[in-house]
Amino acid sequence: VKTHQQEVALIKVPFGLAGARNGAELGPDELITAGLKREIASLGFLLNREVRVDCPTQSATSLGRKTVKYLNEVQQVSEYVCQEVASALEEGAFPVVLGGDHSVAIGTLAGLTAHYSNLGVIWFDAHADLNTEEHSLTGNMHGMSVAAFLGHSAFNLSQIRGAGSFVNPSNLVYIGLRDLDEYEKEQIRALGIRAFTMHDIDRLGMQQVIDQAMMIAGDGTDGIHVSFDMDCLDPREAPGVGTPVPGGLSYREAHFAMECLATSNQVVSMELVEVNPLLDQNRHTARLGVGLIASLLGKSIL
Ligand code: NNH
Ligand code: MN
Ligand code: MN
Ligand code: MN
Repeated sequence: VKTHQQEVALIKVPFGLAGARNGAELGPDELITAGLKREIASLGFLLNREVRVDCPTQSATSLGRKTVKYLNEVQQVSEYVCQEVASALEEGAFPVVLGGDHSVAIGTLAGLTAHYSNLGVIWFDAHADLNTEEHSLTGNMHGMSVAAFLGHSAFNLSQIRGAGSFVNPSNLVYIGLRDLDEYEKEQIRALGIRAFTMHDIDRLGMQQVIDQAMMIAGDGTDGIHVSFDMDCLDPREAPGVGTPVPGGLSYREAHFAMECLATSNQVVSMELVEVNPLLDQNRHTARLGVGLIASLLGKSIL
């Protein structure tokens, strides 16, 4: 976290239409109830603003047989999120975006690229979210966010008012991958995107992974954005997600990653997405999410 940023802007995005199941739209309120603002305050940050983006909860038009679901809704939410992130950055605040499903990242990246011409991204996820409209097997736009900020999908940053330029794939790093579609595998190889799969984390350990990730995402960039999909965690740690995949990050691996990023002085923003209270047990996943945000903001054990 950049040390001159003493203020946090909380941007709540209760949008879940682009996910696989209902419930992600309840994520922002669940994270607040789990104590997020208390944690932020106790770390010494001022709350620059707390905004709730106005999100559609159901489609105005019937889905029919569309291959891409809720495109208009995602576009609208992306523009709102873009404006909120950009204006938080103008005031020098550190944006913390709370999803919602992972399609909210399209708006986050739109706002960030408006401010930073050369942005690095570390994408924590079981999935690559690299599908385009024609390659997606589900039509769910939470699986297309990365393609949108790289400029590969038809719906991409250039369609969002106020967005900056695409992220360079050489400054994108994945951590936690373990469930990829064929097209996504091809794309990762073809573009040479640095991907630390669960296999790589097992082999190298999180310390090596995070050191290399910071080198790649920080190389020649003016800041690193951390996009954190809660399904990167093992479902035993984080059951409350729409698309759980076995074999994910442990509690300590995830916290250790955030703790290392906190000391880097390179992280300029964070988002945490896909908390689904309907599938959670005793608010476990939301509480873990709050703890991980606190670790990224510099909370230390001692
Ligand atoms: N790859 C699948 C799709 O395109 C799954 C994406 N699901 C996610 N992504 N939860 O993080 O629909
Ligand atoms: Mn995701
Ligand atoms: Mn995911
Ligand atoms: Mn999946």
